[in-house]
Amino acid sequence: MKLDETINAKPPTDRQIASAYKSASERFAAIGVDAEAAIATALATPISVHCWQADDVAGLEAPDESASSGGIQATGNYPGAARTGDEIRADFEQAASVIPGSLRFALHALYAETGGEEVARDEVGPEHFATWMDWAEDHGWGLDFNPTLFAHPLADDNLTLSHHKKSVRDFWIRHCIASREIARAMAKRSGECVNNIWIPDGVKDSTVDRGGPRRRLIKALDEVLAKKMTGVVDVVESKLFGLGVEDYTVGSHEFYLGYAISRGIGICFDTGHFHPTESVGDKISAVTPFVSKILLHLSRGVRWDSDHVTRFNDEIRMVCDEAVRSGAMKQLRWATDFFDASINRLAAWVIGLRSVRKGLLYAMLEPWQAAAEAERTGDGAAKLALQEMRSELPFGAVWEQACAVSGVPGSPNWLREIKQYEATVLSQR
Ligand code: RNT
Ligand code: ZN
Repeated sequence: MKLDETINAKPPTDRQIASAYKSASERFAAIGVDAEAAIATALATPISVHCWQADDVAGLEAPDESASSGGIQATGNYPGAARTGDEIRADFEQAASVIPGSLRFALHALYAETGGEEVARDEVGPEHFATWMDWAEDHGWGLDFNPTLFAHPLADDNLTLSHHKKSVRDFWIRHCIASREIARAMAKRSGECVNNIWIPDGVKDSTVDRGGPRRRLIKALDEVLAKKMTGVVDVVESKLFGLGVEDYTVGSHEFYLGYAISRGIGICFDTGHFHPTESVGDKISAVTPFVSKILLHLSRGVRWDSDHVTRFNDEIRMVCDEAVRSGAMKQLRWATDFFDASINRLAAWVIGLRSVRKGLLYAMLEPWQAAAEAERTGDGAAKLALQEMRSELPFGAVWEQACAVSGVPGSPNWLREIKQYEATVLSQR
């Protein structure tokens, strides 16, 4: 079958979905799994969608500061990137209409809307996010926030909160405090706002002073976090390396883990920020006894790039499985973080978000207690057999039911809707 015919293939009827689901749920019930409950929990888990996929992390600042920088880079020039806040909002509404389940929306400080006026990063306030807040509230989406410590002349040397110059450090400290105020205003609307601090700070080659920047970063973060802010969940995001800062990252995993534990704040694990054989899934039960909140930045690392579109792959399945099995769900906050400028950006959002939601559902359908018993009792073969069984169960039928109950099309029919939006809206940009 040709591509066009496949995309336009006749979708299953409601009756077909319902009857496939009925027999699937019986299969799951036979092994002690309640598919109905799995669907409900998977759909109710909020996933915070990153705004920056819409415009390749360009932002809305006036005048436009340098593109991304800071060791991150969106590659590709697929037409149709959003150019204004209104376009980002319209694009997200369209994407969200084919993403099942509860969503939030994550903004970066460089998405401030200042009406064309130049507002320095250390002077941004909740008023510059009023349109975002009203819009999100209208749709029932809570907002999360990120200070932006890149794409700025004072970050050109890839040093911000750890800079040796006090004036530069102080500028970024003021920016981070201003960002927490914005996060507090967002939390007021929806009860909670995760404020994630990621900084690009690092050194390209053969670093000599590894301690100095870290000592400065500790002091800077202490100043940023000095004031208690109701509803704000503060988290810090580590990274292995970035483009141009290959040798040394000030905010490494060990550094932030120690910082978060000692200060009683949360931590962010980005699935693209670790050595390729390390697993974020494994870190969940290792860290939740010591850190109250973990923000998960779900992404997909490919060689040097940490930000390919999230897929339903081993890493995502492991993170979701561990979230369920470890009983740490309440401590976790789910978010996406990728930017692909080489494909339809709405489709990137949809594929990434649907993949995370699938991971959650897949994890909630696992008869993991039986597998754990096999592990305890030394029955390794049974454990493997049960894990293999997962791929033989009718997961797809339960997923299609989850899409149906949340009123969104299955695959590949959602792609038709996105392609139509591309033809009528994105192609006009
Ligand atoms: C960068 C971090 C960070 C950014 C966003 C734009 O490597 O992952 O989270 O992707 O803040
Ligand atoms: Zn990230």
